[in-house]
Amino acid sequence: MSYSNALIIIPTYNEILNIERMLTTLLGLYPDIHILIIEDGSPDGTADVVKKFQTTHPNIYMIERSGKQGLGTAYITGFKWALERDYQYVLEMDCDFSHDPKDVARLIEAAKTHDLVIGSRYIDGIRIINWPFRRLLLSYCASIYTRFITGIKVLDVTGGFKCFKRSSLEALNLNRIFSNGYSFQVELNFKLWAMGKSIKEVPIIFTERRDGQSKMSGSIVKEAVFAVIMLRIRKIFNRL
Ligand SMILES: Nc1nc2c(ncn2[C@@H]2O[C@H](COP(=O)(O)OP(=O)(O)O)[C@@H](O)[C@H]2O)c(=O)[nH]1
Ligand SMILES: [Mg+2]
Repeated sequence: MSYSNALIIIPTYNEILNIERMLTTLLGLYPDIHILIIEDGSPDGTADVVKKFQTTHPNIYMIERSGKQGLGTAYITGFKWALERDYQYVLEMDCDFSHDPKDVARLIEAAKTHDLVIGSRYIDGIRIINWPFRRLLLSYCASIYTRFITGIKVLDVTGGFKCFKRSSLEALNLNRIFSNGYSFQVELNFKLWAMGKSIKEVPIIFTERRDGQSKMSGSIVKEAVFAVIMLRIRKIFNRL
């Protein structure tokens, strides 16, 4: 199976303990897939590892930004880069092995018949390994809260393992995306859902990172609470 029409975007910040294994694993499973690393000037030298791979793998790309600028802007940069080229499938994926590289194939397969595919921790049960109960509760409540306020029918609204069909990214006005943290995922889902795009949740097992540190913070959570309300209000006034 050829994957040369698919691009995996991976934002990285201090992933020196994961990046080499991640690139090796992905290239082992999908030798011709394209990978774009959005690297925010990690002080730990993540970029050097990517550069080393680039000397032997022309299908690995990297955009280096100066300093940590958040996941949302990283993905927007990646989406724009993808749309300037002719990828048909564009994926979001973390570098920390929370997302199983083997699931990439399932996400792309489902995207053949859907506009957006979400690797879902919450469809048909709850599948999260090694999260403290507090974090699971926060994530699950965020999902209930978002569904309650916005009416969206997606169970895993904050999940960050997804596959967009090219036409979905084209339909979004990428310059109008206003959130950057967890609500970034909610905003993309909600906007596509409001346009009537078909969204499919594919069950995945999410495993908390073993190596390196999470960049999750309280301010990201606060941003999300307000962003969801903003989305609802903007929809009412037809200003999405
Ligand atoms: N480029 C970039 N990548 C980031 C930033 N924050 C997190 N990441 C990356 O985004 C992915 C998910 O981040 P992580 O800290 O694991 O978040 P968590 O899984 O929600 O705890 C990882 O690949 C991180 O390296 C950022 O500000 N910029
Ligand atoms: Mg993580």
